[in-house]
Amino acid sequence: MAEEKRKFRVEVCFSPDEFDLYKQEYSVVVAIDVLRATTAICTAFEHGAEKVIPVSTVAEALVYKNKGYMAGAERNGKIVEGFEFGNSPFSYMGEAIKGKTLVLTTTNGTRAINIAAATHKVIIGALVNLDAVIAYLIDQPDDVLLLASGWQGKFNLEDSICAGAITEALLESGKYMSDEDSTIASLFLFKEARVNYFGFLKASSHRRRLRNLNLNEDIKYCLTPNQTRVIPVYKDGALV
Ligand code: 3SL
Repeated sequence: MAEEKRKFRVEVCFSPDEFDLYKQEYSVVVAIDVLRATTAICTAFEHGAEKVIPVSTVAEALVYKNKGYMAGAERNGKIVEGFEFGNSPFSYMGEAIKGKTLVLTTTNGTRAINIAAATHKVIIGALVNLDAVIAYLIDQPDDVLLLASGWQGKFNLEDSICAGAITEALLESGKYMSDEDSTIASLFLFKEARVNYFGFLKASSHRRRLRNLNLNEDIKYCLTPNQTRVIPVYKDGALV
């Protein structure tokens, strides 16, 4: 009798601060920071960047900057003083990016990437590369944790919605199962938000934060799915 194949597991972790509660059970982590870190990273690769080194502190980014790297630093939505770039995807487009190794530190996204990369295989997910991430996960043979970057350790809506979108497609593929309430909640949120992410997120704390900084165009770009097929993967200290 043919052996029945086991289903892989996909679950959602709402914040890097909860990662320790989940990490033992998964091999692959998808780090998600829709507004804006993982969107900016995908954009840089779409425009020909060779590597992105995600660092957790401004001090580390400054060391790279002083060595001549193109370095971006964002805190609380703003470009950190002394840096030319922050976290806007529009800063990571065009000829200047081609072939470059970039360095990036952001409030939550690069922190989430580094926490997960210390122990796990990490790939980068956002709405801009949604279908590519789904196709990649359907074709790979491991249990998957979708890690939302959140905001300073707390839950956020946009990363959870993106995680819900990935989860729905993986469950529909028939290759995955899920069990956690965080995953069910992400699915509910995605189903409510899918017709109009921009409208649904109108009241979200980070959308308000970015809107107050006049970053509405960034928000629109970050919430527009499937602008690229790139899937950055963490390898030896950098995303490639
Ligand atoms: O938290 C992060 O990593 C950033 O993406 C936040 S912001 O969108 O640049 O404000």
